[in-house]
Parts: sequence; C-alpha cells; structure tokens
Amino acid sequence: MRRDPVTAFVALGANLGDPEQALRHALAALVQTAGVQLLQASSQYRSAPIDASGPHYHNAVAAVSTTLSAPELLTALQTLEQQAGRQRAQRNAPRTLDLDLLLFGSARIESPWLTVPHPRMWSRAFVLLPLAELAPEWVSEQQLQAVRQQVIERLANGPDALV
Ligand code: PH2
Ligand code: MG
Ligand code: MG
Repeated sequence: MRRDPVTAFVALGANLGDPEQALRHALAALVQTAGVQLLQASSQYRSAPIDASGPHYHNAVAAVSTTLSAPELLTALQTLEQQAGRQRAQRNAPRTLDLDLLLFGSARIESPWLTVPHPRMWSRAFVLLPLAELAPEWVSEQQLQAVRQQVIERLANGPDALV
C-alpha cells in the first residue's frame, strides 16, 4: 500500500566503541534504508549517562521522512542496531548503538512494543537539546529548564559534519 510520507524523529545514542563514528555510520545506514529519507541531523552531543552506567554517550537526533509505518520503521531501526553489533544485555546497558523512535508525525501509539511519543523523551536533555535544533516547535523553554541540571555538551562538529 502506498502511504503518504510522515516526518519522524529518531534519537541516536552510543557509549561503547567509537560513539562518534557509530552515529555517523547510523546516519549513513538510515540514508540507505528503503522507505526512509534523511531530512536533517542535529549536532552531536556528549552526555553523562542518565539512569545508566558506563562511559559518556554521544547523542543526536535525526529527522526523517518515511513511507514506512511506525512498526516498520521501528523494525528497520532495530536491524540497524543489530548491524552495529548491539547486544541486548540488561536494560540501559552500555551499547554500540541505540536508535529510538521519538515522534512519528502527530501519532500517539501505545502498543506492547512501541510507545510514541517516546515516554521518557521529555525528561532527557540528550533528546531535547538536539531535537530543539531541528524542531523547536516540539520543545518548550519550560521543558529545557526542567533538564538544565543534566550534564551535556554540544560537540564542535555541526550538523554538516555529522552526515
Ligand atoms: N540512553 C539510555 C539511558 N541513558 N543516557 C544518555 N546520556 N544518553 C543515552 O542515549 C541514554 C542514557 C537508554 O537508552
Ligand atoms: Mg534509548
Ligand atoms: Mg532503544
């Protein structure tokens, strides 16, 4: 079935191996994914782990246009995680690549496998700061204030450097 394209936002994170490269590779792989077009990528950020242990993370957000359904996009993201060597150990264990579906158009989805908007995105600076670069209409000043204690820095590499 031919579907109208939907704009979705994907959070990228990695804190094992070479996280900067992992995020670059993930974006390149997203570009190659059938039914997914990369619209824009944020800067990379370096952030202290939240509700997790291990090394600091690199995080970013990508805006994509997709003709996939939300579950299809989730499956495609999980395939890319596996290709990057992701092991599913315990919850929030350090990982070579984490790709989380944040927003799928204006859809609200509650299934056992997928909740959209991502239920924890509003409490995480490592999502809100890069998302605000791409879609400031989704992030309020109040939400940014609420996460301002979290340890995060924007890396010198701009969006162009990431793609
Ligand atoms: N991801 C988590 C848990 N904690 N902390 C940071 N800084 N960045 C992440 O991407 C992250 C996290 C679970 O996916
Ligand atoms: Mg995650
Ligand atoms: Mg995840």
